[in-house]
Amino acid sequence: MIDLYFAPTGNGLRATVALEEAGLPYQIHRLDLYKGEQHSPGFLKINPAGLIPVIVDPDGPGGKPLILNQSGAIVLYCAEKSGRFIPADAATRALAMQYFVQAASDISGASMTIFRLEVTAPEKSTANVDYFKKRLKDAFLVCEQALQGNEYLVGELSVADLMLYPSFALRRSLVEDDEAYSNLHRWADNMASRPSVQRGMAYAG
Ligand SMILES: N[C@@H](CCC(=O)N[C@@H](CS)C(=O)NCC(=O)O)C(=O)O
Repeated sequence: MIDLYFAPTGNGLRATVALEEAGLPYQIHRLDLYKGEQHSPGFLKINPAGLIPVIVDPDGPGGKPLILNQSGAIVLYCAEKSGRFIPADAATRALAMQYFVQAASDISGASMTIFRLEVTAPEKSTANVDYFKKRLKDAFLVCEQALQGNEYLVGELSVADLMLYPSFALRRSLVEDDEAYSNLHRWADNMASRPSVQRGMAYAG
């Protein structure tokens, strides 16, 4: 049984969605980030960076325990462990990694910056928030184009979709009712209809 150290953020939900889609048994340990539980000595032993998500797999590679943080590493680990979501075709796999890294870097970066500027930064600035919202919407437009005529980002369900979906779902209101993002909305509705995604996202509340 995998232990998941979790809070209901985009990064945390990437882990629950990936674990559910991969069909790997896990139990959740919730941390209250507002109470600073990520800085407790017990948790810092598991992740010295004091960040969720983290998984502890007692049955890691070679049968040895594995402690793993970074949402992207967790998504890839679940995919590899289940033997799914990593395209067999080399070109398709390369493109899946491109969209995976875009979600991990450009999209997560802009989304996290919006959160920091709106909630935790000492000085508030509407202009800076708007700037990062525009950057995030531009990154979503790249996905929109990839989804033109495609059910999933690279045609088949891959780690790229598992990485993008929780981030998009939490920021969907930015592009709600916007026709320019119609492929992305269709894709998100399709993702949201998957029972495994529903189970993973149910931890959002
Ligand atoms: N790049 C990391 C980011 C992890 C991260 O920033 N986690 C946030 C929640 S989404 C966190 O634990 N924040 C607690 C803090 O900043 O004290 C990932 O993808 O997992």
